[in-house]
Amino acid sequence: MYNITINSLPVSVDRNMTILEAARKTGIRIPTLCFLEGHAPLGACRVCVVEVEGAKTLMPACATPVQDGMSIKTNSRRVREARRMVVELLLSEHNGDCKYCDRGEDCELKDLAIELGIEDERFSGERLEPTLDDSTPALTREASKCIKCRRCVTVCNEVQGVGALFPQYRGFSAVIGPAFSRPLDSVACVQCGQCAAVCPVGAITERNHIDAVWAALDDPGKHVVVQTAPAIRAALGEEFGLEPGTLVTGRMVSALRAMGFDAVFDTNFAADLTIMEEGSELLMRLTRLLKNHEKAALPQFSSCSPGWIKYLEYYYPEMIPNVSSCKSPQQMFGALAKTYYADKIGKKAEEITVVSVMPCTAKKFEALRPEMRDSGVQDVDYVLTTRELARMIKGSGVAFTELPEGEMDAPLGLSSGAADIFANTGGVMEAALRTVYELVTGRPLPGENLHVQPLAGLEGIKEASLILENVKPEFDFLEEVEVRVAVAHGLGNAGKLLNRIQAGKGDYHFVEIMTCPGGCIGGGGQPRFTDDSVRQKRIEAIYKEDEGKPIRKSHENPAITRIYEEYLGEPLSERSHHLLHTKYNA
Ligand code: HC1
Repeated sequence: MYNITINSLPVSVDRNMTILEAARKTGIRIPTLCFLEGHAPLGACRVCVVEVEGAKTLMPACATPVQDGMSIKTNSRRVREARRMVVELLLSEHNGDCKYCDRGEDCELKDLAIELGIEDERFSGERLEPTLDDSTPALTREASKCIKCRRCVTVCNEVQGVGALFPQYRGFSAVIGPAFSRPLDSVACVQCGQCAAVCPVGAITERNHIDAVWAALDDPGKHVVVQTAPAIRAALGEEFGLEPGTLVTGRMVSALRAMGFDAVFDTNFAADLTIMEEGSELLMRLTRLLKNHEKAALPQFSSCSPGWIKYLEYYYPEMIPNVSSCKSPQQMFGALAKTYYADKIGKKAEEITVVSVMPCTAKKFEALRPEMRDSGVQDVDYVLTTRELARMIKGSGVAFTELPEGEMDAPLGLSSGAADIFANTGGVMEAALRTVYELVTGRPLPGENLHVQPLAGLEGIKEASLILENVKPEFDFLEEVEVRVAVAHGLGNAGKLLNRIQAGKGDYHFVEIMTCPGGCIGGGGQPRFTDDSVRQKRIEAIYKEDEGKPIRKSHENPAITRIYEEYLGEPLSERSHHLLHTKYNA
């Protein structure tokens, strides 16, 4: 340990800490616009400068290691003046059209300017002309707002391993963006929105569907239904000042009703259906291989996360046969809302508008895929991120935290705890194992509280195996088979796992991959700012929701039993294939 003083407070800190980390540990906030926890400091913004006794110049706290006996001042006059100058220079180049900016309420640059007492424009620098890149369905990029902090470059390259964004050119001409400043849709961007989640200003943000949703709600000729993704309920409250991990399922339902939706449903219903279909598909592939001794593409990959599907299409097209043919729960829901539910209420598909609330920006892109029109029209019409829903709730004047606990509508709002955990890394796999194990053996999944412990938590790649003992006679070919599974979250980890599989070092039967770190609870459309401690709290909330449910396995959801009896027949039936499955082209 080193003994140092920060603002005259004596503290003992680990020898390998930076000044920024030591200050945070001591409860002292040093502002920064470029630092991302867990990544090498960039030192790009220079906002975190501090005064170190004996040093001639101010030092960047993010990149300066502590030394024994160091005396640091984080808020001296000299520091405040330097920090103020840095922020004023950033503002002089920034297109600060705050009145119309999406980040009006939570812009880190604006907050810092207010904190530093900047009230007018001292320097008027040269500014880029506004040039909105709205070439993708999910994201928009406004280069004139970019402050070149490079957080987006870090997440796109180091976390996601995608590499769609780079710093280019020098001096005033420096820009951050796709190669040669081309539009985002001309490079291999998977539209995950992790860049938008870390952008401190409004330079990258989700494509706005708010006006379109209000227009649909105002149209008396439209029956407008909403589905809410599993991860929303553990994060939406943060937009209203509640602690990360506060469950707001019931208040969210009440808010959606108050906004005028005709029915409030749950993507979780379709997540349960996904388990029935994806679990049956896995058993079918295992039957082919182990019983019929035919070829089968194994491991089977999960297919619910659209950024992951796009990543596979761009980077590993030869592995597309491994991906489950199941559509994502969002898209299964859309197809059923415009067929099964439409029949029930006597409406045509085109009279129904399906709105999704998703933690994910890539869901906006997924809804527009040409494969996703099996109801005869576009199955999901609009996708709001968690942040957009919060803005709509605020705009509608609803006092969110005061709302009563509402209940989802039947039948597409009924779900099991297995569906809740889709939101967490490892959750789709655990949900699938709860059902597959019981279908094959007739007994519940062993393990405490139906959990598969090695698959939980934030480690990047996780593995587990399970022996199928005393199986039912119809599955005798699976007797004593060790089912091996793996889970990866964040596309950088996905790439490592795929390379391992291609090198013959990972002999798995089933693999879950989620695009975003932590799974959907860490999606690119979730409330800012998401770090690992926030992810962990959301994950705990989701497990709590699961454990509090009377039904915790997808195959025990009575609404699922009913839809098979009334409409679909059985998993993998012809109608299931038509509405719930799809095919991606290699
Ligand atoms: Fe997800 Fe999914 S869990 S992909 O992470 O399979 O976005 O929440 O809705 O579709 O159910 C996201 C979350 C979500 C789908 C489900």
